[in-house]
Amino acid sequence: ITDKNTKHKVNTKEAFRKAFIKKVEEVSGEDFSESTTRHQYEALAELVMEEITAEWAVNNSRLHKMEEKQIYFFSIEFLIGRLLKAYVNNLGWDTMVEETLNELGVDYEALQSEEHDPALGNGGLGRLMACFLDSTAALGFPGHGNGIRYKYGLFEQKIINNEQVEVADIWLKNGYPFEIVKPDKAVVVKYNGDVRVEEVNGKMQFIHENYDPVLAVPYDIPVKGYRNNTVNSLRLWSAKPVEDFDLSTFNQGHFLKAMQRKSEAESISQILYPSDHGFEGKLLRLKQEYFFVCAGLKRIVRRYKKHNHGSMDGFPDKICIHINDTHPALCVPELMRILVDEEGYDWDVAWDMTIKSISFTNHTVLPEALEKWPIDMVQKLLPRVYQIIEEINRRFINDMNWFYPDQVDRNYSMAILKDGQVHMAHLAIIGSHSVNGVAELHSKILREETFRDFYAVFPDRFTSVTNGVTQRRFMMGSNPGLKTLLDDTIGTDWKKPGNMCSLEALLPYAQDAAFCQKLGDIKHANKERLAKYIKETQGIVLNPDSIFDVQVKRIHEYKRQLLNILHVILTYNQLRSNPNADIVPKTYILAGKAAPSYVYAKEVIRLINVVADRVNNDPLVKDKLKVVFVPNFNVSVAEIIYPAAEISEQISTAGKEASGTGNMKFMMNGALTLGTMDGANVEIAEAVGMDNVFTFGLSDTEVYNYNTHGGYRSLEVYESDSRLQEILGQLINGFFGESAGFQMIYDSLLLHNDTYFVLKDFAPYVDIQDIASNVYRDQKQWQKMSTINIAHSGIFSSDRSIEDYEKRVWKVK
Ligand code: DL6
Repeated sequence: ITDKNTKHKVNTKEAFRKAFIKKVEEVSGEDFSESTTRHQYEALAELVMEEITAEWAVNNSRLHKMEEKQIYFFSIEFLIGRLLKAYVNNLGWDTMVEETLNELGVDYEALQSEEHDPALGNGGLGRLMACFLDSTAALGFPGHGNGIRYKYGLFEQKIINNEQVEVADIWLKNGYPFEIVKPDKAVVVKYNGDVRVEEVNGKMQFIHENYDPVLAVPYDIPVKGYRNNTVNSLRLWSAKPVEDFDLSTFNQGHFLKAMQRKSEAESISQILYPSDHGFEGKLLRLKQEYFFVCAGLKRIVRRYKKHNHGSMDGFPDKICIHINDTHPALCVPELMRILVDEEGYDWDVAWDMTIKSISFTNHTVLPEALEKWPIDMVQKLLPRVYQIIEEINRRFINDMNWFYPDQVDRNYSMAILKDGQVHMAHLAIIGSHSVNGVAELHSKILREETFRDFYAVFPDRFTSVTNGVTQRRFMMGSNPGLKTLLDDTIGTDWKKPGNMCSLEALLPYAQDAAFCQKLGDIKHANKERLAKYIKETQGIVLNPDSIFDVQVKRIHEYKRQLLNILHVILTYNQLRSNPNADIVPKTYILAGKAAPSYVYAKEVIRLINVVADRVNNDPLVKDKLKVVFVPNFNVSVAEIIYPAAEISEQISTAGKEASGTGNMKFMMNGALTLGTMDGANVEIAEAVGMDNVFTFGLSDTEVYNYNTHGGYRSLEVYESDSRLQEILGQLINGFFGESAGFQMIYDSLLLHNDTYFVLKDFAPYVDIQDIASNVYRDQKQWQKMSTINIAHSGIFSSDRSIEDYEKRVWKVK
């Protein structure tokens, strides 16, 4: 019944029931009654894949014909999360599957938990790509991902003795049912070697020889559009040795060499670098960057030429290469290499084609995250690509000096090659027709600070596209109660891709007592679900009648989990001195991973856990205060947390968080933002009005002024606030136990003048927390604010982001 060649669809309950039972028996080799949850998961995954691959084949042939312009997202991370449920929903099978499984006595939730959540990204940047793929397909655009199939994704985080311990994430150990390997489409990537120059027919030829070849093998994952016919692809490349070594032909010496070559090649796609904001400059990472760039472009070019009678003419009219941050910036010289060396275009023509094909999104302004590779490393590893970078740089600086002869210093500051380094952001800006930030404030900072000089030269190149998240996963999928309430209240049109802004029809219901009551009940049920999860996994009992105040994201100084936990300590101190204080009971939920080498961030995790231990075990605080650190934050855990949150903590130092996307996921689930005016928080506040968010703290301009002109002394703040004196004292005086001192954190705040303005923002943060708690006492008011937030969350759908990219950058239509 699911034969892909006959295109029969499993589109009735009865057909699905039969097909499912049959498939379970096939995969288990047992009678259905004997099957395990694992068998059931594998069977459903296979049925889903059979259905999708039939449509995929049709889409791929459409793609081969190049009828439409294709978008390719080049990204070193794709944090896709579990796919089974998303496929089921996008196929429109959800009711059919849920009902049938229920009738068969199969636990659908347990079945879904069999899927290992692939952690092929660190956080926001990789998850954004996954949301964009979902929206691109939902809107029916041909858009595909191109990245790396890491053997080990981001580590699994365990908390042992209050500390983060990293464990390898072996996501492929039971196989992965949603990928199709295509060995026939493998390509060779060349590293190291020499470049020989030869004159052929009066033209210089650059011949790369003596190189180390590595095979890039593609694994394709279908990206199914929401209830439409579009199935795009996420192509992830795996590295293999070119000649897989053959035991019988090697003597001992060759054997070892062959083994070494094999492991060197495979190391390229072995592991995802676990740092999201620090640039490490490791050779292996540079190899990774070139690996997926080279392999991805090769296939795109091959396909294009096949369709275009062997010619690359017109390439930019049919292909958009969108580079997600600077990790794929080598697309610029690599495309030039293909056009000039392989296709024989003149430099200027090739340059014009390259710029027209490539667009670039920046995701950070943190200086420590801006990639700069040592010149000699690039030169050795990628000799021909480096020559091309040199030439791009030479021409760019020449042009600048010609147009702006009086600005030699500024011109040099924009160079790609300077101070012995290759500046990847400069390469990306110079080689793209579009450069964008990911929220209005972030784009403004790019224009006015980070890339000010480039903006002066290329004002038309700069644009802004505010991030978005897919409501299909982060609300409709993870919060079915809310989805149904919205359907029942305003009809179902809001669920159509690109139509989420019609949720504004909800606004009148902000005053409707019955609606608000239902909204509150749904939130309560979601809180109970999260409490159950935490009880089962951590043994901690939560009070679902307390406010659930949540901060979940990577642990980083600028995100200021420290500010949050200092405030928790304050509340604890207040309760210790007055256990009967009239405070609104509150549960603080935090989660997030720290890069393994980021010692300070790991100290913050330890502090959170030490405080949680102390607070949760103190009978004095009763049910009034709880603190939980949920280990191993990933997409699946996130899907349980967002729907249960009431306060969304977005408290980064203003000007540091490019956008944030958690803020959007919380908002569409009805949580109220408590945050600084940073990243997309600014736009959330604009959308809902200042009365419906809790904002506090320094503005980005104030932070900028302190940073450029000085004038901040954290010690002064400390000396004038007795609460801070007590709390910071507790960090180092053994209050949390003899072995639980936090000197590093203490020193950062007082000795090193508190780089992220934690102390400066402490008092306003405490005030806004108090205000939020007081509002919570008035449940009618709270639910009203929550409704207004949901009603305005449509613009934070990634459907809107993709439509903006389409209009401002790609112009597919
Ligand atoms: O744009 C997605 C996401 C933003 O929402 C976050 O604000 C930003 O911190 C994050 N950036 C990175 C930077 N990685 N690098 N390089 O993850 O991007």
